Amino acid sequence: MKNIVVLISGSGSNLQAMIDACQDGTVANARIAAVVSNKADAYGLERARQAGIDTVHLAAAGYSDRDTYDRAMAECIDAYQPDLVILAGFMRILSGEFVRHYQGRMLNVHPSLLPKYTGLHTHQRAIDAGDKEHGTSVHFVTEELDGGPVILQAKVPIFDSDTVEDVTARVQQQEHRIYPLVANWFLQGRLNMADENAIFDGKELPPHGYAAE
Ligand code: NHR
Ligand code: GAR
Repeated sequence: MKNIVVLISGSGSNLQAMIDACQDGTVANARIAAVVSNKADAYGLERARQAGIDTVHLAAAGYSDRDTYDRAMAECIDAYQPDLVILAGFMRILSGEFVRHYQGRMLNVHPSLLPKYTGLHTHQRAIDAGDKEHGTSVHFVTEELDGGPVILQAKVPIFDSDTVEDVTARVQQQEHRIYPLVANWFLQGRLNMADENAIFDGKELPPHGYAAE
């Protein structure tokens, strides 16, 4: 049975998709061993509790700096012996030391078609730019913020009448589909990271990941 640890800061709809996927076998032979959040009020913690999953809240206030916080978080995480660490709406930039400790077994889902729109407020930026196409990217986490090798993307249209909420919902529908798929690829040993490239079934993926078009 493989162990997954999920890091969240908010609602946890991607966490819920991962919980459901582990239960229905979409992510085979795996369990979410713990959910860790930097926010006490993250609804994802409630989702974890309802699923009988251990929860850890690590308040930034208790630590003098980012590195100290991250060391404490890694200590919590390692107690669960993770095969895979999943960032799912986790909003704190991670220190180089933390990333190096998990590099190659840590994934993130970012709400844009990377390398477009790294950072925050991606949906508003795409709407403001007049983009007709947007989407989401699952990538390995590296020290470069949102710069890790892309594994899989999903595209969605942006309509003229769209609000940020409309685009968020459309993007997240795709996230809930592709994130468990990629997690399963990794845990089944089909996906790995080598020299900052994503390797799927032994082949280096192109910059936009698998099934680029
Ligand atoms: N850390 C590293 N080193 N590399 C990545 O690729 C990371 C990461 C930490 C989080 C998620 C990322 C996203 O999907 C992620 C990827 C937060 C920020 C941010 O600016 C940016 C990108 C992401 C997450 N955070 C602010 C900070 O100072 C706080 C923002 C807030 O609290 O609202 O940490 O988008
Ligand atoms: C997701 O859409 C994810 O792409 C985005 O936050 C949402 C989390 O939703 N991630 C970021 O914005 C990270 N900066 P969730 O908490 O319902 O899974």
